[in-house]
Amino acid sequence: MLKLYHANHSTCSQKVRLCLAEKSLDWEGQLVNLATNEHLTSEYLKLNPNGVVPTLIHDGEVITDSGVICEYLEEVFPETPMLPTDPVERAEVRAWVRYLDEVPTAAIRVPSFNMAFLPRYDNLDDLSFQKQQADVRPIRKHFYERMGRKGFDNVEVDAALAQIRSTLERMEKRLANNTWLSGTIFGLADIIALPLIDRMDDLGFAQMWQDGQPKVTDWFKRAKARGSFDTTFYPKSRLSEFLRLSPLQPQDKAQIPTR
Ligand SMILES: N[C@@H](CCC(=O)N[C@@H](CS)C(=O)NCC(=O)O)C(=O)O
Repeated sequence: MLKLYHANHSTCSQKVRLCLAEKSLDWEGQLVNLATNEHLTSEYLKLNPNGVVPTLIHDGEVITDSGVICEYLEEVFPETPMLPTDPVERAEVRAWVRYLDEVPTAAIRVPSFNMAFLPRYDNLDDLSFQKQQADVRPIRKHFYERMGRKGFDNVEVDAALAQIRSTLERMEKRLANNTWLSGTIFGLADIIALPLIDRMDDLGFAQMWQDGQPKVTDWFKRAKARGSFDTTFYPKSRLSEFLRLSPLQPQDKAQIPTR
């Protein structure tokens, strides 16, 4: 039995849903409402002490972290492999997964929060934001502090976009000699990258690759044509489908009184 605690729009949840779909595995979903901080209740924190989604339960065992969950699924359900067979090629794909987790996954949170989630904090003053939104998060307190209730400043936005640009450049190079980021098969590196590119597309940034990265453009088109795509990105799983997106321009932080 596979049970996934997830959120429809969460890119990390989408990574696992993609992996489950590619492997044609049956699973039961338990939606976690991130807007009401359901992921920070003591009950959920017992499963995932980081207070983030997704979390997988398999035969009573708890597996956390989207990349780890995908690798776990690969080990336990090796049919329809998501990693190449050659050890060096496997290492290459794993290195891609680490890179995608460390660089663009973190970077994409900046435009996502600035454009979609800030209205959640409209009714909070600085002190309530600190107490109710920052202090309560086991691994994201400092991220929320940096963001503040008015959003990331220009420096943070520019840095995030630069990281996404360099990810796209790396992808373009990799795809010059490989059908997929994972080599000849659509695998873990593609699974981890796809929700990130889809999020950027949803936020209106497709021009970033459509202008100069034909291989990435084609990869995205081919990935979207796979059966796993619609299973993963079902209706209302994109931010633009249920939130009114704001322009990326960050608010002027100078107007926020200091605590
Ligand atoms: N490294 C973790 C990160 C998980 C993560 O950051 N999940 C986000 C949604 S994509 C979350 O739960 N955020 C909760 C929050 O911001 O408090 C993974 O890949 O599973």
